[in-house]
Amino acid sequence: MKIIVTGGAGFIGAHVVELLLSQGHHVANLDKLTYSANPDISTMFRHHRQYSFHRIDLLYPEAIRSLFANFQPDAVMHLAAESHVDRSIDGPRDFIQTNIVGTFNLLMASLSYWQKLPEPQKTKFRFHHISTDEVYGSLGPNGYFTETTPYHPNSPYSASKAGSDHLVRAWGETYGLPVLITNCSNNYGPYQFPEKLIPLMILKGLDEEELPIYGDGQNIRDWLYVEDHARALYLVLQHGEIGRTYNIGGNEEHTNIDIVTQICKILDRKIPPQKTKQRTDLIRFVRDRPGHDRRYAIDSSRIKNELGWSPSENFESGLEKTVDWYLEHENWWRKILDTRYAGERMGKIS
Ligand code: NAD
Ligand code: TDX
Repeated sequence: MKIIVTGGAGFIGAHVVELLLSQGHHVANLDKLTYSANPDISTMFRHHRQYSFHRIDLLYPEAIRSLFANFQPDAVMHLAAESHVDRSIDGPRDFIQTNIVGTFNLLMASLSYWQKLPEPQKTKFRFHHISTDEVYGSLGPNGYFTETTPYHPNSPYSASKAGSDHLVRAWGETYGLPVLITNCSNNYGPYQFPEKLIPLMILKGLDEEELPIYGDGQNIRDWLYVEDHARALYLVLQHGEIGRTYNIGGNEEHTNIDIVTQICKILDRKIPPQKTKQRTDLIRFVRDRPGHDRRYAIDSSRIKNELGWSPSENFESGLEKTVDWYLEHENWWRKILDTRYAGERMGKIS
């Protein structure tokens, strides 16, 4: 297949590109290269003859249309987005622009391309929109998000992703564009930008800096190793039912304080701390994130029962692997800390 992956320079996108190339597909990576793009992306896939990179901003419809005309894709996997909740609190404009207007531009380019496709390519074409469980809002202590849970986004980020999900669904219903939507829980693993909880705590812990935990640290997320997410996306692309939504989760609920404590213990074991007895002494409870969702938990039965997916990594081994990856790739994250983001708090509202 020939697949346009948007956001293929991002954290999850790079894992998706890697998987698709390993399965013999042709990939056109459409990415603007914002602050969160992987600094190694220009060299990562350069040996693959079936890979091409296209520096395109989703806000430029003409550039998107010409990629479609030249590449003639069989499918689009849409991951490009502004993805960080704290940044969406400080500056929601980019989230509305990229996540909503950008998705609209991509839908319009896909639609006009798809409408002119001959059969059987037209029937086989897929537009796969990659979204988040955050569109469902916050759970109490019990229950899970299912595909029929009403949308209730609480942050500018999740509201913008909810908007994009609605657009995609509507383009399927109204114009017949063959769409698929997936909503996934929190990902972690190699190449995650160090503004997100797990890599931020690994790098701060390594440097023995204070470890800021928002509120009381009892907020719960459902964690999924990024390669398991990539496999789920590939399965949905191949076998998902048109117009259907699939929730994807790791069935690994952990409080933030538990995660940071685990990271501290792994680091202490590998590199004994110099400034304190144990890294958990560096934990600080700080002012909560505004609109902070209390708990996310995904019911993945649909993708498990209908498509036979299940995660293969458990959280304990996945976290250990992730810590090892950051310890072994200082060149990668040092570039980011030195030039793009040094670990400061965002999204407080002063
Ligand atoms: P990321 O921030 O690491 O990567 C986003 C990529 O999109 C970057 O390479 C960036 O350059 C690109 N991009 C941003 N604006 C663009 C624009 N206007 N035009 C073209 N490219 C642009 O994000 P991620 O964590 O890899 O998330 C990927 C997708 O998965 C997002 O849609 C996100 O909402 C969704 N998602 C993420 C998670 C998670 O835990 N990270 C969980 C569920 C869903
Ligand atoms: O310094 C921190 N301290 C802290 O306590 C940071 C950065 C986060 N947190 C908390 C907030 C959340 O409860 O940790 C939890 C995880 O935070 P993030 O890594 O910012 O992720 P989250 O807000 O849950 O959103 C993530 O998962 C869903 C991704 O960023 C989204 O793109 C995805 O859709």
